[in-house]
Amino acid sequence: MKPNVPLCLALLALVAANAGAVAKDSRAHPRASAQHARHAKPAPAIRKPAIDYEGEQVNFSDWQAVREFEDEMVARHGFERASLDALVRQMRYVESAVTLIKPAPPGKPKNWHAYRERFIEPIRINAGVRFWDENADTLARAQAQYGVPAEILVGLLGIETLYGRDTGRFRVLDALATLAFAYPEAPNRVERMAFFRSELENTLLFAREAGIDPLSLSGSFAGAVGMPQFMPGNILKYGVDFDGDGRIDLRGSAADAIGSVANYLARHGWDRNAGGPPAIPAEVSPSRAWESMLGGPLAARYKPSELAAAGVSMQLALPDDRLYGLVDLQNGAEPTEYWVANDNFFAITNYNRSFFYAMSVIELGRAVRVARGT
Ligand SMILES: [Ca+2]
Repeated sequence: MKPNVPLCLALLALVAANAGAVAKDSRAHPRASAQHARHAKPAPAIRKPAIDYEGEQVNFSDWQAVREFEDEMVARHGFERASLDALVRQMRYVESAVTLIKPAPPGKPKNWHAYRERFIEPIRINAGVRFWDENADTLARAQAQYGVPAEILVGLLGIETLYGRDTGRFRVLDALATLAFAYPEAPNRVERMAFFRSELENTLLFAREAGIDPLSLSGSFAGAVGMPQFMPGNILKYGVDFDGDGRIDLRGSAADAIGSVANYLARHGWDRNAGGPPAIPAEVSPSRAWESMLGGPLAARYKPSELAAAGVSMQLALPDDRLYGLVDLQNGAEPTEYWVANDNFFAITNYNRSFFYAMSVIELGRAVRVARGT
């Protein structure tokens, strides 16, 4: 689905020791770090990403909203106006980012089986086996430290980018500037523009802290970076230097990607003591009293006894002192599948707010484990 980018291109390098503190420090002391990240280590040689799209020179620097953004970066974070101006002059508007961010036109009904077939397939499973073999020690270490099983980490990195083969071909600054200042018409346009504007801010902050050229960062059409496709703000908040080389490098270091995903899930509700698989199959009664349990926040909110009272039955008995949620996986014209899921399933939906996504992570991880014979 996503276009390829050669892996030899720009590294995402961050100063690990400081990455988590960047955003917080910047807010607490808006001018403190000024132009020079005091703790930044020397950056590795970075090559500019090759871009194969025709970015449009729209003179972002003439746009009122862009000038206001620059003013804010100067006032809040002590960026130098002249260097910001120079950066903005190089940003390009990317029409394909606007096209890709638009919701798909209503077409075929949602179909879990079709989705599953796209992702749980031999190429991805075999790549997962190799990735697990090559990173077995790191995966075991992440599992021990964060409580997230290796198979979930393997499943997620496989679904996201096929283990780093498919990390995106956009310059992060181009994608984020385009979406921050030229988001297409949509009901939630204002919120989405604010989100991408804050991610543009985060990109400038972490590039400064890491001592790298922000133009060297490449990623998806939405500005997501590296093997786990972290948005820049999430790199600052949840990125981990898991190979201990002093930098967070989500493009070049499988260990950093593994540790960062494990940390993200642990910080979003993954519970190592949840017990059992993240989701188990369920049957629902024709009365549809359970229907109100679908929708609402993506969280485990019901006791097994409440699910049972609403007409949800499971083959396994679940402890009544824990909470679960009902998950529906639509299958086009075929019957919908129902599952009962625990906190760990919903932790994965924090990564990507989709039942299909969470289930594909779980199923790919399981398929890789089975293929490895472990
Ligand atoms: Ca590292």
